[in-house]
Amino acid sequence: MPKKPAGNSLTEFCRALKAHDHFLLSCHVTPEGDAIGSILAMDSLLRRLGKKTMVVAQDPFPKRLFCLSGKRWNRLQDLKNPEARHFKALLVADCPTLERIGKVRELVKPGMVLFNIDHHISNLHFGQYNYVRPEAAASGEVVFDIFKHLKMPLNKDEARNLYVALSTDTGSFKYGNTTVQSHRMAAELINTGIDIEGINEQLYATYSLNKIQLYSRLLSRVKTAANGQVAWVLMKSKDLRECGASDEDAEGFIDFLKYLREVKVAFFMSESLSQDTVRVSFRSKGTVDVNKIATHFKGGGHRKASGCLFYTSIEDAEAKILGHLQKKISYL
Ligand SMILES: [Mn+2]
Repeated sequence: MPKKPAGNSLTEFCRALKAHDHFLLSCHVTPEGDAIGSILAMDSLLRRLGKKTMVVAQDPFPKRLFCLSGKRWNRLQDLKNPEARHFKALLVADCPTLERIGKVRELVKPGMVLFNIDHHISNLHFGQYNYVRPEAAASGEVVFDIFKHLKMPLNKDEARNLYVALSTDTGSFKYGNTTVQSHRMAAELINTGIDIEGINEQLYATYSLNKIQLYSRLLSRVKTAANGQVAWVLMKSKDLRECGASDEDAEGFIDFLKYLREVKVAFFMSESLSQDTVRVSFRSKGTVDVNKIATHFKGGGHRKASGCLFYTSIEDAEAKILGHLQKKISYL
């Protein structure tokens, strides 16, 4: 693998931010709490610094994040404003590679300055300026560093965005990536007066009946191998259709697979509506590095959570993954 260029110090990164005036901001496709919270907090920070900004993403603002404001969220396809094509800088958060922003890449022009904020160990430092901290639990923690360095006290909106970023990427402060620093950061965010009970209820305890019915169907179909150390579920596009559920409703389902006592690797496969691509999420409980598994299939992520995409039928993708697991993970 080619050696990636070194990242920037926080001081260098912040100096470069201050030196530019017009920023497009974007994050990965199928954005979740960390990507969205990080981008919205950076958008607010840059505007407070007097910069002109615009948030552009390939995919819509997820309904389940209704505790955050999607007002500033623009979808690339809805962008009437030709102004977006004249921005001189693009700030990307929570993306190990630039490919992850999907179609927003069409706004990247020669000479554009790329700012890259992330916490993925696999980050390729694709920007002119890269502030990447793999030990941070969330990109939101990295954004929090920038607020601190610039001595910008957080307002409630920014705190809410960063709380959602941190809480979702640490599984409500339960995952092994949660550090003393994550808790200190949470304490400061709570100090701004945000409604923690309300946010948590909206994030984790507000299900539609359709979602419950989808979960019941998926739970009845859990497959296991290697004495229960591997567990997985296939979700067909018709499951969503028949339950009146959306892709978003299936997010988080993979946690149930992790709750199985013996499980070491869990994966969740979801077929696209057109049935020609399959999205796979991996989770590890214990020592298996699922970033390596996803990387083998040209995806990526973290040691304990990763994902990849297949351009085949869901059954083919399943066979490929099981074949790979059998070869690579000797103790399964
Ligand atoms: Mn993240």
